[in-house]
Amino acid sequence: MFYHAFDGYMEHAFPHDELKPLSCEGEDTLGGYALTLIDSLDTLALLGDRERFTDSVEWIGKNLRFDINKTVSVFETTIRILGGLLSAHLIASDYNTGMRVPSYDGELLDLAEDLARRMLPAFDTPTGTHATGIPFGSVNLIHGVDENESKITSTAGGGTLTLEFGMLSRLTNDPIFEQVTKNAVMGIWARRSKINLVGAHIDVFSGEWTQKDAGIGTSIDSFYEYLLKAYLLFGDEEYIFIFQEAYRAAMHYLYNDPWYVEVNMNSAALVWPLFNSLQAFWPGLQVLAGDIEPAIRTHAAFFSVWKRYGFTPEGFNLATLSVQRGQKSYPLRPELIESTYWLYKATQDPRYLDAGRDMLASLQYGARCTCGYCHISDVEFHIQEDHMESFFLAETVKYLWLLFDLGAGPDNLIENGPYKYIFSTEGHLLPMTPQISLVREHCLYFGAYCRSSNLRLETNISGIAKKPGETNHSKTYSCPGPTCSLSRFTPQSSPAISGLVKGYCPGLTHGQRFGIKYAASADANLQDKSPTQRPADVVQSHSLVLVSNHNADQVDHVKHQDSSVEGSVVAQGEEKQQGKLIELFEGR
Ligand code: DMJ
Repeated sequence: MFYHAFDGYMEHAFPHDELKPLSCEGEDTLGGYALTLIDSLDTLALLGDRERFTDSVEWIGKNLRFDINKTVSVFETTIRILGGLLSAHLIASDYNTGMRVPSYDGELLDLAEDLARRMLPAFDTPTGTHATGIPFGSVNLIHGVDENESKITSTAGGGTLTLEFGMLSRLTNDPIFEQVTKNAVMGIWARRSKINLVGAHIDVFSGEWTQKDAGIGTSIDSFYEYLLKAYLLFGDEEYIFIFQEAYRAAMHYLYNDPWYVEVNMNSAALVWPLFNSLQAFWPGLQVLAGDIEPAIRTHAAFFSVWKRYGFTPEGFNLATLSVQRGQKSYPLRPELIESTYWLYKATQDPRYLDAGRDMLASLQYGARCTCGYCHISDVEFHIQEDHMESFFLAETVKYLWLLFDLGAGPDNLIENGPYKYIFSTEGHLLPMTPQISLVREHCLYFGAYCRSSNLRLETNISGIAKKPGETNHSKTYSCPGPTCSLSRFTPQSSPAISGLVKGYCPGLTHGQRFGIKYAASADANLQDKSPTQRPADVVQSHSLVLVSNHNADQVDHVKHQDSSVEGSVVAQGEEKQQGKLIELFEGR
């Protein structure tokens, strides 16, 4: 499947963005820069296709440029292009992956950084928790935000950027990317309703919700996904705290076992009794969150829709149990297959291999066409349409392959490679290397190691079209010596941090390293109380970490203490403490 579609694209469409698989031509749908090739890179690596992976990485390094006068979607460009470049960079530059490209010298990372800087002007809005806000939906890669650009964006569009931008910060040592995307998430979350739901569309200037339907599918889906995954990848506990609240509210107000509905974000009144195909990622997310029982039931319900039509329509009406008018298409989406993979991985129940085989058969018999795979414009009549989205190769085929490869015995980069991987919402492989998962901690310690010494990072978020010094929005982050200090990552952006540890400390959880834990499961009674009746953040305990020797690489002593002594520091035992007691206890 992969090679029929990939070779079809390379032969008939490359370097255009996407393949028209019936007419065997190319089309530019995002920026005109070989989108499908970039989106396919890590699938090539996963399949072990060294030759095509190497050729592709080399071609992109030599030929791709982003100084083009195109206005592009910030969300799509981030998840497809930025994510594709970053995952391929991390594979091509690392011997441990078995796919290192000998000639590779960081070209993809440079391109990713250039692209991300060109998108920074989109964040120049007043709706964040700090100086930047929820981004515009689109940005011009040369001129910044167009004068007439819409101020309305979707929740998913503004809140699904943290993984790719956060990775970039950790790879470049420039915190700006991580900060602007976190500000955007915080800006959205700050405008949640009293019952912890978010709407679908928001005005990035006024912060008003312009579409107040809350759900887990269209326009919102990956907002939830990135809350959990940003925590898993970066260990930033603010994200898990928000995820827990958001997830609890979704299960309380949107879950109608086994389906999910859309409700008004304020009143929880039912708006749409509709299954939409983007919702099908949710059981997979629930596996990651450890909530498998409801995931199994929901997956079975969603799969029954697939079985009925041979594909999932974009919308299926739960009241009439029929395809929603105007939502009859299946554009080769991956979500149900993605959840099938996760549930098989969690349960090893062969029913998920059967489901995968059914879906594969539908694609082979219903969607395979002359030069690739075709969108289905009507799932009832299986009418093929002349378009193939790049995510077919980035996600749909990748998750199918992972499912069956796991069934055959786990022997691939994901299942037994050198790192644990988080999948981006576009299915890109984001490895949990120490540099990515822990570098932020390093930069928080006194005496922390920073890759570039004597860093002085001057980042200008809207300076793409301006000369240095001309912008109103330049930001300076300084790191005055050969070491980084707290100033690089402002404490305000990480209120959960209360204790800091020097070194990698692989034996400690993030909770122990950061010295705080949030209640993992809600008191059931809390759900029925109004937000004002609920306690603020429920702190179970604090950890206190003492580092005895400023220069030592090990943690000498770890003590836990009850939250009743919050705000105080107790150095217990070990008179041998010679060096510094690192005491950074903000208290909450
Ligand atoms: C992909 O681009 C991503 O999975 C995104 O999160 C949702 N839409 C498509 C796949 O359906």
